This record gives sequence, structure tokens and C-alpha cells, in this order.
Amino acid sequence: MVEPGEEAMRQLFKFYRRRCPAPDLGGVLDLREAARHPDTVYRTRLEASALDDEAQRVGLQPASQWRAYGLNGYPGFIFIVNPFLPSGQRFWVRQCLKLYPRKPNVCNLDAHDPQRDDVWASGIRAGKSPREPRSLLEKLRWVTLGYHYNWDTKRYSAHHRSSLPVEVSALAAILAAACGFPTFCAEAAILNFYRADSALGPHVDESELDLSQPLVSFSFGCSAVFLLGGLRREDPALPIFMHSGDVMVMSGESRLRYHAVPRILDSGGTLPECLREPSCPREAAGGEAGGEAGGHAEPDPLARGDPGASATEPDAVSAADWEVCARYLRESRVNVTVRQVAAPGEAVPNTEPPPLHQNAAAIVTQQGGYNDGDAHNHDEEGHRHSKEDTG
Ligand SMILES: O=C(O)CCC(=O)C(=O)O
Repeated sequence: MVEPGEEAMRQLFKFYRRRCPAPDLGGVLDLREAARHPDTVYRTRLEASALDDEAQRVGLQPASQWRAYGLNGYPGFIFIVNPFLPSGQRFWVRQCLKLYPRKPNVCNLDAHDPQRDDVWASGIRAGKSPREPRSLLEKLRWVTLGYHYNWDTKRYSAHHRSSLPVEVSALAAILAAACGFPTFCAEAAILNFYRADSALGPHVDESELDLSQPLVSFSFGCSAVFLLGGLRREDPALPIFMHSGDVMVMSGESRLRYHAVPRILDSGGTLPECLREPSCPREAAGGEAGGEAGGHAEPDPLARGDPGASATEPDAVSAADWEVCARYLRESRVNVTVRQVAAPGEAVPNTEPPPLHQNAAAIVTQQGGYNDGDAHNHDEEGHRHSKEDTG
């Protein structure tokens, strides 16, 4: 299994990516059982007491209930065990699948078919006729929001930007402030959509101009094995479970650590009750699932008073929408990593973005013909990997 000369991160990545035989997950750190690892894990205090009302509005539990941990030897790395309300998780899943793939946001499917159909509408159709070829929703691998990350140049450009959804900025600001970054200003987000056989190779996120601000990352759906490495590829890595709703903040000394996602786990044992179909308690009355799929803008959830929901929670997900989300989540994971690109007053250069390249994406799948070896060799500099699977 271990080849001489291979860097430690890559060895571990191959180990957890292996299908046959499946790897032993006994060595993966589970922060839900932090007390079992007193040598590795310590409880960390958050700066969140004043934020409870705001937190609930973006689907978070009151900050006093969050459990946050640091890891010995990893200064600046903060892990918050699922701080989301059940309705909050459903809200964010719906936003990620239904709204954020829409234009003017950018996604992996644009390179192949700029006139593409609405991703959400294709997900609805797939549910109605299961024998249809893979839907666009299943082929979705990444979406960029705000400053659109250019996978070829690995840069952001002032010319290539759309507005970041207000709820994304609000959520990231609350999480960052709680972790000691009260001035964090969300300017870009990359959403990663993983299917059961997807992986994200080892990389460092270093394209942002201001590296003093953290990466704020949260995920929903199937659990994953996340590898937290060192500042060099050859450094050892720590495998950590990332379950639905968990939040990671990488800052300070840990901002430029290598990290990777070698494995998505079976939903069987890992999807939380609140994401299991078909239950969607206290949901809004759902109309036809396709009703809003034709490109109409969704009302701003933070500005809308939903009669079916508490005044301080985001709007509830309709039964029809939830049906599509729940079907997707059976074998998927969605990650959102939010970034501040530049320091206040710092200009992001205007670099004319080259056309999106055919091989431009973060996630590789075995189904798409890539194995873990390809995923890594692609990027000698250790930046994000550039491979695309659109099926
Ligand atoms: O999916 C994850 O948990 C990690 C995502 C990531 O590393 C990235 O977007 O740079």
C-alpha cells in the first residue's frame, strides 16, 4: 500500500480512497466523541454570546449551544460540531441545490453547455422518470459565488464577479466572528458537490490575497473523511470525520495546511435524521416542485417573514423541494467554503478570465474515469486539482 518516496498525505489519501477492500475507519478522529481523545482534542471557547438572534436567522442554534474544538499541534484550526438547527440544514441544502447553481453564478456545467437547462429542473425530472440519463444535478461538481475562482489561472479577477448571496455572507461572518475574526468579509465561495465515489485531492487554498482571514467551511449530507495535513506535502495528515452540519475554520498557522477529502461515506449510517426523506417537519405547503424552477428569483430568505416558521428562522423548505433534496442527498455531500479574497482597501487585479477549460474542476470521480493517482499528479504545485467530471 505504501510506496517508498510517496509523501505522507498522498499515502493516506490512497488508503482512504480505496474501494476494495474498504479501509478501516477506526483511525479517523470523530469530534462528536471528543472526550475520548484528550491528548489530541481540546475544547475551545468561542466569541459568540451576542450573536444568538442573528445566528437563528441563518439556521444556526444559539451560539451558547455550539461545541467547538481545537487540535493540539494545529493552531488556528477550529472545528464546530454541527451548530445548525435541523431546519437550518434543510434550508442550506435547498439553497445549494436549487438556487446557487443558477446564473450568474458559475458552475462546472457551463464549460460544456452555456445554454444548459436549469440544474434544479433536471433534478425534478430525474425523480419523475428514474430511467432518464444522469441529471445535471448529478453532474454538478462545483459552483462559484462572489469572485469566481478561475481553475486555470488559480486566481480571482475583479472582472469575474457576481454578488454573493446575503445569507452566505451573514452565516460566514457569524461563524468567523465566533472564531475570533470579527472583520471577516465574505467575498467568494466555492461549493463542492460530491457523489458517493467523489474525492478532492490534497491541496492548499492560497489564491486569496489576504491570508490573514480564515477559510470558513461547512458541509451537509453524507459524512466524509477529511485529511488535515501540514504545510508541506510530505507532512503527516490527520484523518477527521466531517459529518453533516459540521463547520471547520482554518486560520492562522493552519490557513495554508494541505487538506483533502478522500472518501464520502455511505448515507446509511451517516445522514442525520433531519435530512432523511421524506420527513420535513413544519414544512411550508409545497406546490408543484417545478414551480420555481424556471429561473424566477427566490425571495431573500433573510428578508422574508414565513408564516409557517418562527420569525427568527430562515424560511422552511417546501415538501416538493425537499423531495428533490432528499433524493440527491442519499448519495451526496455538499461543501461550502467561504473566503475573504482581499484585505480592506486592497484591489483585486483585473485579469481577463480565459474561457473555462474543459479540464477545470475540483472533484474527481471513479465513475468519470479518474482515479486518485490522476487527481494528484495533475497539480505539481499543490494547488487545487483541476479535473472535471461532467459525466
Ligand atoms: O469538502 C471539503 O470539506 C473541503 C473543500 C475544500 O477543501 C475546498 O473547497 O478547498
